[in-house]
Amino acid sequence: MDIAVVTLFPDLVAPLVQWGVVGRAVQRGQVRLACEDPRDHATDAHATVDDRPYGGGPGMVIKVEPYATAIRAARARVPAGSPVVFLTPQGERLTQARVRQLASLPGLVLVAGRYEGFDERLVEAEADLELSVGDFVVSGGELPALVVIDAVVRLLPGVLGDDQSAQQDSFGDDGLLDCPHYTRPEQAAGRTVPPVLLGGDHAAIRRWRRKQALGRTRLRRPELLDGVTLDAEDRALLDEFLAEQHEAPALAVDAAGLQ
Ligand code: 9D3
Repeated sequence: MDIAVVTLFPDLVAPLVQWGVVGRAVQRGQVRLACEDPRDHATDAHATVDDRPYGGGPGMVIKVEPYATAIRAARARVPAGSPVVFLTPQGERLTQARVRQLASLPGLVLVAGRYEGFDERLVEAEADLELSVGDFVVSGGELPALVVIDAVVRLLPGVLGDDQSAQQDSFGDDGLLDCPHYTRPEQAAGRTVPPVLLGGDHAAIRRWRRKQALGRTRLRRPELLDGVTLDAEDRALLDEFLAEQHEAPALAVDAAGLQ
């Protein structure tokens, strides 16, 4: 896959993609990554990329021309049919379904902004898709672009090891939150490991994990269950889980006041 990132901070993007899963994919040639800096495409002496908003108000707005030229250069780096994706707070919320769709494409142009945002005409003329990574504010589109890159690249064939790909196939992708995990020692932090995990009854372990995943999803993210079809065993496991629930004490962080 070819990915081109249009950013005023290429130095912020480049080092992060040298590490971990994405770094290895780039090293192996499974992914090619390039940055295009709109400042290099500005035509005036000061290499201006932003200006004051029409209508007044605080902050600066990203000008059309330097980004439009940088996007054209970025398009030339990726195969035809690669969408131009703007990272904006107004975009569609990124989901794993969207990540899967993007991972099926030959390439991507990711456009990251700064300041108050883009001149809307740039978005109208150039964007095939606008994505947000969630309902919180970060200072620019670079970290969101890195989130998209990481999420997409780890789905590309051959990027994760066989082990992790198999995991993804068997229970990475069922729309539920994960079950709890434990490793050695058997006693840690004054707590023990759920006994079922210490025995060799693999059917019982599978049922316990499914029950925990269903239960935690219901308690923490009930809306996720709307997108999942539960069979009779699932419903029984969830009922069992809920019947075993006792009043949970408030989390200390919430008692301290989370606005
Ligand atoms: C006061 C209005 N703000 C909009 C919510 C101004 C503003 C804040 C942050 C304008 C741009 C930005 C920079 N953020 C992004 O470029 C961004 C973003 C985000 O802040 N949250 C979640 N996803 C994304 S994708 C790009």
